[in-house]
Amino acid sequence: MVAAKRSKPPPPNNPAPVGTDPRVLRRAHFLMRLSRAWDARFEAMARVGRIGRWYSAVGNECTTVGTALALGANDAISTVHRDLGAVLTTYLDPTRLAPALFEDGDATPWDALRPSPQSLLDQLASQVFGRRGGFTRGVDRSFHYGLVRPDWGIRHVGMISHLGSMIPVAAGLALANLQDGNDRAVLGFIGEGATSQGDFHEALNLAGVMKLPLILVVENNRYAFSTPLSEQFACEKLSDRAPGYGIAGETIDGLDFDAVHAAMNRAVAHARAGHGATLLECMLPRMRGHAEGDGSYELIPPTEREAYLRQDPLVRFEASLVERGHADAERIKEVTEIARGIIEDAVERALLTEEPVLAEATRPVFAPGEVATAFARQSTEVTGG
Ligand SMILES: Cc1ncc(C[n+]2csc(CCOP(=O)(O)OP(=O)(O)O)c2C)c(N)n1
Ligand SMILES: [Mg+2]
Repeated sequence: MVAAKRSKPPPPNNPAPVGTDPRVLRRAHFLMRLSRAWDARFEAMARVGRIGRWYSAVGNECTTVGTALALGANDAISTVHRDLGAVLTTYLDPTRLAPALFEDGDATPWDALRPSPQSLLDQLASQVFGRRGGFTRGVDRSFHYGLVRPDWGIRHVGMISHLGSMIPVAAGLALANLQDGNDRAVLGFIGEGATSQGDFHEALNLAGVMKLPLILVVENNRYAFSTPLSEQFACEKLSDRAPGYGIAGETIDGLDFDAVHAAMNRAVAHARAGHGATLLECMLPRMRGHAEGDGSYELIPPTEREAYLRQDPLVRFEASLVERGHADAERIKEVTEIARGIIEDAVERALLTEEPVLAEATRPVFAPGEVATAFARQSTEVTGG
C-alpha cells in the first residue's frame, strides 16, 4: 500500500486555540459541565431502572473536552464509551446553546457551520433512549453511533467496540487524510485496557511507518472493568511504548486542563506538519465503576476510591478559573445550572418522542460505499449511524 505524499499545500484549517484564552476556558467550562450534567441525569435513571445500563464519563471530562477543543472543523474523532465530552465539543455550538454564558467574539468560524445545537442534542438524547429520532433510528440504544457531515465540519466515527478495535479505524481515517493530501488530524480515544490488544500494536506500527496524522488518547483510569494496571502492563508508562513505534508520546495529568490542551495542541501541530502520530496517555481517577450498578466500583479498595473521588477534574478546573480571575462562585453556579437545565429539557423532550419503526430499526447497518468515499473527499454525503 503506497500513500500519496503530502506534496500540495494543505488547505487552511482552523487555528488551534490557545490554552488559557478566556474564550477557550469559557467554552471548556460549559462543555465539561454539560457532560457532567448528562452523566448525572443518566446515572439517576440507571439507578431507578429507567435505562438498562450506563457507562459514566465522570472524571474524563477535562481530557475529552480539553483534547477535542484543540481540533478544527473536519478533523475527525473516534470515540468509545466515556467520550461524551468530545462528542459534545465536536457537535455543538455552545454560543447558540447557552448564549447567556458567552460573549461577543466567542463564536468560532466552525460554529457558523454547525446546525442548531438544540436539534443535535435532542438527537443525541433520542439515540441514548433508542428512539426513532436518534442517529441510528433505534438500531442501538447506546454509544454505537456516529455523525459524518463534512458540510457541518463534523466527522465522528462511532464506536464498534469498547476495546482495541477502534484504534485501526482511527489509523485508517488518518491514512485517508494522508492519501487525500489534506492537513486534517484524527483524534482517537481508548481506555488503557484496549492497549493490551493486538490492534494497538498494528495500528501504532502503521501510524509510525506511514507518519499518519493520528493522535491516540489513552484514557488511563487505572482499571479495565476490574483489572488493575498492575495486571494490565509491565512498563512504567504507556507513553514509553511510543518510541518503539517511532512516534511522539507523552503521559500527562488528565485533570489539568492546561496541560491536556497544550499537549493536544502540540500533537495536532505535529500531525498537520506531516510529522506523524502522537500517543497521549492521560492519567485519570477512577471515579465510577465500569457500568452503573454492576458492582465493579466496590472491587476497588475504599481508601483508593476515596482518593479518586477527591480528584474531580471539574472541581479542580473551577478552582483554577477562580484562582486566575476567570470566574467566581456565582458564575460557576450559573454555568452548572444552565448546563443542568439544558440536559433536563433534552431528556424530557426525547422521552416524548416516537419509538423506533421496526423496518428502520432492523435495516442493514453497513454504510454504503459512497459514504467512505465522501469521508475522504469532503463531499456532502450524509450518514448517521
Ligand atoms: C475483546 C473484548 N473483551 C472484553 C470486552 C468487555 N469490555 C468492554 S469494556 C471493557 C473494559 C475496558 O477497559 P478500558 O479500556 O480500560 O476502558 P474503561 O472502561 O476503563 O474506560 C471490557 C473488559 C469487550 N468489549 N471486548
Ligand atoms: Mg480503564
